[in-house]
Amino acid sequence: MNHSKGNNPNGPNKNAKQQQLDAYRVNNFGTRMTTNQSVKISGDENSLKAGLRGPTLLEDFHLREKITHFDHERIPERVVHARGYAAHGEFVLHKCMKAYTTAKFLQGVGKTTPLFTRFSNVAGSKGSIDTARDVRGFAVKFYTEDGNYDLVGNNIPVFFIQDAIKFPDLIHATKPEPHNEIPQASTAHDTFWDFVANNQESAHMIMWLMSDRAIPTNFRKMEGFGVHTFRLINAEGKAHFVKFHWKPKLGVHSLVWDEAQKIGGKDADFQRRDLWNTIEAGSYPEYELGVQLIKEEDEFMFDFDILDATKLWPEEIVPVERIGTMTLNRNVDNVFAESEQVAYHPGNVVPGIDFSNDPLLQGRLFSYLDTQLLRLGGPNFAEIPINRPVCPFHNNQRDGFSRQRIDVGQVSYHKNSLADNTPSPTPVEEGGYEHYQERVEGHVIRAGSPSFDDHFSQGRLFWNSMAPYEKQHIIDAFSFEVGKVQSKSVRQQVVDMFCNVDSGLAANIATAVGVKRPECTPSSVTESSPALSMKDTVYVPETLKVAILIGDGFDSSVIGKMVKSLRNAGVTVDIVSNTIGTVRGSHGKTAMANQTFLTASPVLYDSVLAGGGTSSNPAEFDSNMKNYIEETWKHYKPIGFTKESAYFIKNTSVHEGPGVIVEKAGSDFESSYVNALAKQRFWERNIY
Ligand code: HDE
Repeated sequence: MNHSKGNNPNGPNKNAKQQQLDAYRVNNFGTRMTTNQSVKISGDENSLKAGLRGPTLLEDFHLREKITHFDHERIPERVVHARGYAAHGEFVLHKCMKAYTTAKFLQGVGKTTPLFTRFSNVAGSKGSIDTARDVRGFAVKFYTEDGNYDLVGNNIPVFFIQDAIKFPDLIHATKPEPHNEIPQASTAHDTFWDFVANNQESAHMIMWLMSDRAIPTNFRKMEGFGVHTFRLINAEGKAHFVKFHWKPKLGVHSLVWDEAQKIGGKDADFQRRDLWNTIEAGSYPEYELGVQLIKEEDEFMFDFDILDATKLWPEEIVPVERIGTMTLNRNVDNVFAESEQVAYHPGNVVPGIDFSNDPLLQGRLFSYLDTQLLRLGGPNFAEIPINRPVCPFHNNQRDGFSRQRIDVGQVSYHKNSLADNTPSPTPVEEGGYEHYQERVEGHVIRAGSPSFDDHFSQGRLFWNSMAPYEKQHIIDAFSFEVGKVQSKSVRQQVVDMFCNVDSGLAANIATAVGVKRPECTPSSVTESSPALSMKDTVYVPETLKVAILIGDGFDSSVIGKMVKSLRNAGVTVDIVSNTIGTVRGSHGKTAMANQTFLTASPVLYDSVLAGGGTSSNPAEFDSNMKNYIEETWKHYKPIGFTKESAYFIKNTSVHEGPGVIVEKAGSDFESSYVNALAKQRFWERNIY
């Protein structure tokens, strides 16, 4: 592996988690094949038979062991978030949080904590496409010296429902419909929208789901949110309510819908490949951890209930303070052993961090432990290497399926005298976990709080905060999704519901999906929250991917200079031509094509550069070039043209203008192109 920047995770200073995992790594290279009992195997291609053409014998222990193991290779996929991808990394604290929490990994500037982060899609099965319109899971397991802390969040700061009891209903409605198991990894179907219209607390989340946030470019360019309100508690026992954020260093960027759908076919693994490749290349993804804090006594100061997971805390009202950086710097050795067997649980907290009474969070505290029992086959999953804390753990829990450790001694109960009453509890003053002593009182009641009843104000706030092109994308997404709904009644219900967010939005959807434009009472919410828009995010060229399209006879000096400038700007370059291998350029120079027009696709790049030249079949070459250029144009991405390929501008729908960079005498072609790349999309472009 070539890790060119950041900490080298394979260097001499391996962190505690890596050292622990190393003990479990097995390299089979160069070894002799054995059974699981370590008996050397003399033949692995034929089963044991009575005669060369005779029946197979039951005594073939090698055959039986091999087939039996194979038969049991699968474990149940996650009920939700089945499709995911993970990487190892570290968290470095920049701001000491001692004033707020006793959690040790949040104390002491420079404190470094190993972690394991899994990104996921929610709706699709394990083998579904990466680029579906969906919420992304963003789950981080910190291996702290106080034990494991899991921040199991999403890339959208709010949720569909307010109470965990509705989660099975939400997921049943979202997953493929049970009678025909269609559609895979998509919310564009009747039951999902029927659920939405009949559970209107989903309105705010749906606005996010229909926005560009639900089609992130990759995992490196999306935000993460803890969603729920948690508590930080300091040494004096004083609590602050807290919401957690992850802010990607490369900014928040998304695909366009047409592109996302096409990528799904061209490369179902687009986002996992991106994460794997960038880590292998040493361009480690980085995210800053942010916190929003509210004093315990200010709980009721807001026009929303801070326990309601369908509400966010606008950053303009409660600022996000950035306190540390997560760097993902090592790919897994084995996806099953690590990414599949990792067991996150929002209930995995450490002293100094506690829950709130958010009824969605409270239900999650039950669900994750419960689901792991089935998925990982019993109660000993904490012993699986990826789930082990880096500090020792001791208690009187014993036995169960696949127990790994060998607890010695005769005592497995508390209290005892035979083992000097150990393992013994740790007093709170010495680091024992203490639950926050919140005062609670009330009647036993199965009902929601009226303070959770406003379902539309924040959806409206989100809408008000969008740039015009973001609003258009939301209208387009609704038109697509609701347009796929067969039931006219459901389509009408959805349109009527979103009247409560914006009358123009509702009218546009109504027209697109062929239902009545409802009479809407205009929303009284006029505020906006600029932080909700992706418009003012970070724009840098690092890690973008360019396809340079060339054929024989291309101008080697122009392309040579461009490749150098792009690499200097941290951009990855693929040379795409008719065939893989040598392409002959001017001045006797050559370039090596690593992709062909067939193996690559314009949707897999952030930009294409038409670099000139041709092939023995110029008509075919031109048609390939046109296809790449047109598609890139349509997705608002920058396009570069060398002088000799500028004639394509006239032969395609491209117009010179924003994001179309043409080599011209006296202009600095390379830096103009790199600057355009950094901008990534030119929404002002009229593509029709
Ligand atoms: Fe989850 N969720 N969830 N969830 N969730 C699971 O746990 C559940 C919710 C989230 O990469 C499951 O191990 C309930 C909110 C992530 O392994 C399951 C409720 C948020 C992941 C489960 C919620 C999440 C899961 C499935 C409503 C954002 C993937 C397999 C009360 C804050 C973690 C598993 C990974 C996974 C239950 C709602 C995030 C079934 C009951 C809100 C990122 O236990």
